[in-house]
Amino acid sequence: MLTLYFSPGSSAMATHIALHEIGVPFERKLVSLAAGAQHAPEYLAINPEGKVPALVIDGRVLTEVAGTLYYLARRYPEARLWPEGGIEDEAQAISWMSFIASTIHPARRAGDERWKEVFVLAEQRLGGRKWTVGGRCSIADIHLFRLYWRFVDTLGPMPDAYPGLTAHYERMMARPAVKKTIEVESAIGYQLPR
Ligand SMILES: N[C@@H](CCC(=O)N[C@@H](CS)C(=O)NCC(=O)O)C(=O)O
Repeated sequence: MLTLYFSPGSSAMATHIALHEIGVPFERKLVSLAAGAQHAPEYLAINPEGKVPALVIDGRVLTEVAGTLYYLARRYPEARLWPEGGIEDEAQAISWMSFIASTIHPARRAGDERWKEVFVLAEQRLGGRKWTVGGRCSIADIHLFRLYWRFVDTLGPMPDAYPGLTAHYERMMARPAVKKTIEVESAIGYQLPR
């Protein structure tokens, strides 16, 4: 049994999208960041860091977006979310997800200028390609999309500054799994800090 602890629009959105891409049954548990539920003892017992996502797999806890995405992609290979081009493509996916988690994600709190700057780096890195790695959507694209979605949601679209990321965003927005995730999460309501 898979249980996703999430809050709408948060980092957990990436794991939520991957679960919809795969189409596996799972249970959702809302951890309202707006209500401070991430600091409640019941949630700290699951993730002592007080962050979402947490994915509970038959009672075992897995945290960190990249870890949850990797688990889902490898456990459900039929969804083809893990690059198939060999060791170098796999390393590229890890490289993207490390860059996203360690450089893009923390930039939001460093202010809008830094946030815009890291997406210039992401734009260069994407280099006009359709997908981050290889010829199809992978977990690295889901991870990238969630951060760029957050950027667009906060600062508005900037197609002139980020043409590649904008095209990638639109490609991702057209995916049924992304639509479904946004539908479920927006029905609860985004309650994110700016
Ligand atoms: N490195 C973590 C970051 C997770 C994270 O920062 N989650 C945020 C939401 S986007 C959170 O739960 N924040 C709650 C808090 O800081 O109180 C990951 O990749 O999963």
